[in-house]
Amino acid sequence: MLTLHHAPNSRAGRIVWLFRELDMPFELNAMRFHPEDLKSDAHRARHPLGRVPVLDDDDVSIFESGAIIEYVLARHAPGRLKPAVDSPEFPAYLQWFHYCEGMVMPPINTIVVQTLLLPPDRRDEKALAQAQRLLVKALKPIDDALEGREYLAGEFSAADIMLGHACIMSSRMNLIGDDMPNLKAYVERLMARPACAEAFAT
Ligand SMILES: N[C@@H](CCC(=O)N[C@@H](CS)C(=O)NCC(=O)O)C(=O)O
Repeated sequence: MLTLHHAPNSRAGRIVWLFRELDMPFELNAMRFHPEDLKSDAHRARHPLGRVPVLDDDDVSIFESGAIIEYVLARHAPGRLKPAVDSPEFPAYLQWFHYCEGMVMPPINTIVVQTLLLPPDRRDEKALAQAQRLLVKALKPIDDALEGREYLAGEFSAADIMLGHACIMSSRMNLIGDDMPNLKAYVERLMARPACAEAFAT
């Protein structure tokens, strides 16, 4: 049985989105985005830092959203949502899948800390502005790559779930300007997918 340990408005939405795209049943352990749930002994036993997502699959327990997605595709949905290794789209798939946590999420993390998590008296305007600039810079190559394309690596793939999720977060932070029309259209295209809309509502 697959159990997803989840909190709303988090990267755990990527895994809900994945399961919905694959039409795979799973159980949801719905926690609050609150230290009482995430830093509880029970959850720290699943993730040493008390973070989400975590996936349990019978006797397997795995964290890191990208690793969970690759695990689910390899063990439960081989050949789906991922170009074949010998496909010309495979390098782009790998690149954009990993660009998400490597380049886009670090400034998003800072923005979330500086706008939501820290109490107002501990927030740092300079750190916030710097992270916003860095995020806009990191988004521009995605806008360029989407010129004339619907998705990042040919057909809709798990790279669109990983990086698309971060693009939707960026859009909600109002950081996708009119100078990135391909990215704006991409975000709308993704949100029109029922699996995506459901993940963001979970
Ligand atoms: N690189 C990790 C990041 C996990 C992560 O930081 N998750 C956030 C939610 S998006 C979290 O659990 N934050 C709770 C906290 O920091 O206390 C992944 O992709 O799963």
